Amino acid sequence: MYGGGNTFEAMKATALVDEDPIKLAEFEARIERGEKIEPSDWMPQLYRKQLIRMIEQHAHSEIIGALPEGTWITRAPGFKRKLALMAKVQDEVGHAQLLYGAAETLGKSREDMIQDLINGKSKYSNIFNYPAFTWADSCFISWLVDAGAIVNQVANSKGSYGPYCRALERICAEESFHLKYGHHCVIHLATGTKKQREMMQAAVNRWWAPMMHFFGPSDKISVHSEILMKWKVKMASNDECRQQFLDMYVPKIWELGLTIPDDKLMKNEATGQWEYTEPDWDEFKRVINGDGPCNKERLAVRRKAEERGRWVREALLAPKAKYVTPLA
Ligand code: BYC
Repeated sequence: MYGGGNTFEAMKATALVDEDPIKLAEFEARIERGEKIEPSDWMPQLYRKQLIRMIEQHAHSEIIGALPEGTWITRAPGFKRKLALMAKVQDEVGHAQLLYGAAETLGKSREDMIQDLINGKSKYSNIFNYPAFTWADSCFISWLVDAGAIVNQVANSKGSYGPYCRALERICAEESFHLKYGHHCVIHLATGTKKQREMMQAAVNRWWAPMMHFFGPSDKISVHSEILMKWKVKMASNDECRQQFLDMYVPKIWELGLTIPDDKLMKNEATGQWEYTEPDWDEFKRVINGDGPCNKERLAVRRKAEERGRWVREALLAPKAKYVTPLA
């Protein structure tokens, strides 16, 4: 439905039929025992393809995710905030490097991944296709988008593919600093002047729908969850992550006197589950397929960075210039 659909179902059926059944059974038994799969181990082609797809999208999300916050570095209110934001943005780009490295262990080159990003062939997180109009938007990202990312990443760091899990562990450690920084920024605005509180509330209103989309389509319509959870790449479903996020952060948002733009949002005490208005999955689909408010702008910036950096890559890859001593 979102790009995989029936094609993915067909691919899954064919891919698994083509695998050696004994090797496949051994592989699945290893996963069942909680062992890590390493790059030189045997793995089904579909596991490799799925991991490349997911890790690559994650890496792209980190690199594109640096853009909306990055535009606030020059306008951050005060020197301390500027330093902290600069360090955060730098960390996000570093996360992309760790993730590209993990995806490369599966056989796709970094150059191919970057090309697929700038040509619009690969996806990246929906949420970074929205504009950060105000400083409060940047604070929302630092606190709540990072919070959502941590929920997803802490779960998946216990997954089956060694290089991805190790990258996620390191990323989560850094994200926890981002979360504290972002929370501090939001507290400052939410407990500040009337104008600051209104600015923070407007940011929550703007970002809530993309935030609900961030965890992926509901389990009923998710394309890849079944196989990814079977092979322990995803350790929690999209809905489970969304629920955990709501459980951890809605009370904290309310505590600050902020409201959430969803009349149906409430915790059902009998089931322990949060109830909410079903997110608009058509809007989600449009945004992840290239038609969000900032998709074109984000890719244009990335394309420009690629072009401007070409001479550096070429210089680094050029064969060493021969050193000739003046006396020779
Ligand atoms: N945005 O079958 P489903 C950060 C796509 S960065 C866009 O449920 P899956 C940060 C999905 O790819 C951290 N596309 O997929 C950085 C698939 O399309 P294709 C971001 C989405 O893989 C800087 C289709 O929809 N975190 O936090 O089982 C500054 C069907 O979905 C999205 C990650 O990347 C989406 N939100 O589950 C601040 C986590 N959701 O490929 C902060 C790693 C779904 O068939 N990724 N799609 O064309 C994952 O955990 C999983 O890939 C997802 C989706 C949960 C996102």
